[in-house]
Amino acid sequence: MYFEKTNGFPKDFLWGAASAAYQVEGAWDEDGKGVSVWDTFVRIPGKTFKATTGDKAVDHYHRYKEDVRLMAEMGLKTYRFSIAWTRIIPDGNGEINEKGLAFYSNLIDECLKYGIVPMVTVYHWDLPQALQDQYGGWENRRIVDDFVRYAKTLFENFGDRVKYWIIINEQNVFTGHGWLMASHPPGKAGDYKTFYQVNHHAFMAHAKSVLALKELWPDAKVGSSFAYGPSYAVTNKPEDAMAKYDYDDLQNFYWMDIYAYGRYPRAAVAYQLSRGIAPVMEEGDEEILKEAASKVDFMGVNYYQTTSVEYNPVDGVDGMGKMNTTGKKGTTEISGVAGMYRNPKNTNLPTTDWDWTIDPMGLRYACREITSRYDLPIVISENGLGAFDKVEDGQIHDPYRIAYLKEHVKELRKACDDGCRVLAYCTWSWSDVLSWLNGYQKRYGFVYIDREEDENSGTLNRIPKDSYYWYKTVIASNGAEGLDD
Ligand code: BGP
Repeated sequence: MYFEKTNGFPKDFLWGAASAAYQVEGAWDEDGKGVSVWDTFVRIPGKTFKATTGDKAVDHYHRYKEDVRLMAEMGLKTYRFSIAWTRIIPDGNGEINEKGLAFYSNLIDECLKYGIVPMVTVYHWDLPQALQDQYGGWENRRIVDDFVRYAKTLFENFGDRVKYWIIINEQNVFTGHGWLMASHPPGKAGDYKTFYQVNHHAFMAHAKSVLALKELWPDAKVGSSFAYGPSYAVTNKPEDAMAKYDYDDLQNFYWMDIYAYGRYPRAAVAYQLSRGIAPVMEEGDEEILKEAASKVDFMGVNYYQTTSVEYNPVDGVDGMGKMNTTGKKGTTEISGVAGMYRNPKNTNLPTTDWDWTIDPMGLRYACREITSRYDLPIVISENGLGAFDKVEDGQIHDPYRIAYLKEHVKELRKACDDGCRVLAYCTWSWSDVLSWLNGYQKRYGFVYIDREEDENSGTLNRIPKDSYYWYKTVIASNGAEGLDD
């Protein structure tokens, strides 16, 4: 759409930034915390960049007061963070750990003290290892009840103060990496049958948690966050257009349709049945998924990039190509599903050093698609640029990050003008964090953390980057300033 002038951002727009427990907290074995599957996975040789771990991460566990103070000084409206299941219930389904509850209760209070809205992610991938050992974690339907008990514990303890809840972060990513690519726990490759089964369990955990939350706190706002990469057909050949449809049904709508409608896309189910990889569902599941969908308040979107799609012949590439985890441009390999689609590089757009396509308009496109298909409000729960940063005379000049965020915010404003109901924009990430597979050199934050891959490196001191001051201006003016070229 074209509008002569913008209406700007809504009045109580939540300008935010995000983090995740494993990537920032550290203190991996303190105060009764149990071991998570990530604590185990990072210790397998070759799994992470230079064997980096979140043992210490950026020490948010001990420095959260300093971090929240810096957020307040910036004027941040919301802080999205996740809770580590293993701090609350160390073995996943046994005793509650009071010290874990106390940590998050204090963090929430610290945010509220400065008027920062806490936006809490229940699950950002750090499953208790004990559940993996007891019954195979997400592969077993028993996970659903254990998950809901954990989620309810959070709702009961924090629901009086937390009004924004994201149940699951990027279910598509952790299951894809975990069961198709072997790059996240439990490290399995090409197991589509289990992949879809695991996803069904996660959908049920999401749905039952939504219902449990609404029963306790009807006024709470809830959704899950999907890693949404809108797709573009490479040409106007009908087979590329159809490949795009296949891609969307299997890679995008498969998740968002459940969150918003409580049903799987029919073409995806037809495909699964033809291959014998459809998930086993229990009686009543469909009703629960639908009921939860009717109570979801927003679609959570983690937006980083769009994907190009073209037809892939039956003898074409099949599987996920190698990822770039080193920051050496051009080392990503093409992925595809034989007989359906493949995802070549978009030659019209620049990329980051990790080969992620930079496409600000894709963010507007994502909002438009969600608005047209689901008519739901939207929380952008992640968006940001992973880059190498350099300290010069104690300062970090990151004009590339400012440029990236500025263009995305401008497109988001257009999405608002288009009628999309965008409630929040959280950048990834608040401070530099551990990037799961890319170590500490891939930096995303507004706040620089003095540390590198080596656990003993750096002071862990916090230094606001230029982008910190830029975002401060944007927030103070509710997006009226800081966006001009
Ligand atoms: C999302 C995750 C985040 C974060 C981000 C950046 O997939 O939800 O936890 O890590 O991507 O990804 P990466 O660290 O791989 O660059």
